[in-house]
Amino acid sequence: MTQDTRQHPLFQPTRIGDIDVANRVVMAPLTRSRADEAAGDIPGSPMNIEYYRQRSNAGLIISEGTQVSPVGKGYMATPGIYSDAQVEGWKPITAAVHEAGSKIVAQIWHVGRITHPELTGGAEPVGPSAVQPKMVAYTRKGKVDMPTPRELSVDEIRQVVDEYRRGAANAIRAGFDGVEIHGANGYLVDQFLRDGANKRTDAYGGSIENRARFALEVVDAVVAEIGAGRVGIRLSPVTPSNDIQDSDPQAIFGYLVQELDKRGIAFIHFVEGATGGARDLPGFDFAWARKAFRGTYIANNGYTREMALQAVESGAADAVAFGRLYIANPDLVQRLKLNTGLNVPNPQTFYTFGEEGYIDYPSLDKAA
Ligand code: 8OZ
Repeated sequence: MTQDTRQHPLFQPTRIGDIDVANRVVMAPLTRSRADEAAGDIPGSPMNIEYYRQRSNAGLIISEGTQVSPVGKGYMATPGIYSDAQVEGWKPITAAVHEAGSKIVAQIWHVGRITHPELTGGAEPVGPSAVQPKMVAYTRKGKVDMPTPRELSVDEIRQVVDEYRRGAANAIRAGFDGVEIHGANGYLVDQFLRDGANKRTDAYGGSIENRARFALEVVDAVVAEIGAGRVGIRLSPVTPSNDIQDSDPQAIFGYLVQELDKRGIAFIHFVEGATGGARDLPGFDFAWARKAFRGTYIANNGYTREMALQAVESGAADAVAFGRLYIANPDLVQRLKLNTGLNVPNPQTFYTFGEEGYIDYPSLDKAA
């Protein structure tokens, strides 16, 4: 039987929390290191606007990670969401996306221990505990080992929670439709969740409830600021990215998913497996999570067209996020509808500051 997939539910409008979207294809958050670093990590250059405008066929765009404070930055030239100049910088991007009929949420991000003073304006990296990640940072001075972070005090934790809240308020001011809290890939929220990085003995460490406290305080602060219907979170329960480990992912992420469900947030965006790698890692039951969480389940990690059609058709996911395919295929929705060939992303230009590999991938109309 041949099916005209242009009518497939993957391409039909739906609602993600309070956000009406034109289809169930999501552009995953993608660090591209093209903000104006010298000016203060400000987005909104003509090429930044063009990059997002080209990809505004996705029902929902999740922005590249955008740090909520200078010490929350872990890579060169990533944009922030804490200064007024950054808010102004984002405005033409969100306007261009809306003009093209898409929606966009800001991924609000704190890297915690995954950084180096070369990237934070000299500030010492912080984390739940003084556990050094076995990772190197890429700086303008080359590759350097990441140092042991300083353990955050309870007072400082309160301040960081407030930075996420302000980031969310700024995102709305900048014209975003909502936010995605970056709870994945071994950054600060994930560092609190997992026992490999969190060795605290106070209210933020030890038990499942204590390790989930920071994540839930961030969620609650952001929800109080902008409303649950505009808040999502990205989780990667089994990824080993950025030297993160946990002895029992099902226990901590199972509890977290149930608590998120109680709060009625718009979506959970799951990285199923090792981020950018194997999907079949043990340790967490994603099918269980799909049932336990009544909001929108956005699936991610190595999805092909066939997998995405199948996931939405079977109900395994409400929407599917594509990362690398969106780097190389600005018109991805059209290509998925028509089942055409796909451009192949070039990893050499993922983080190279310029227009090459950023706004020069051809669309079908140009490729013909
Ligand atoms: C790749 C390069 C830099 C950052 C993540 C924000 O892993 C990232 C990231 C990925 O979530």
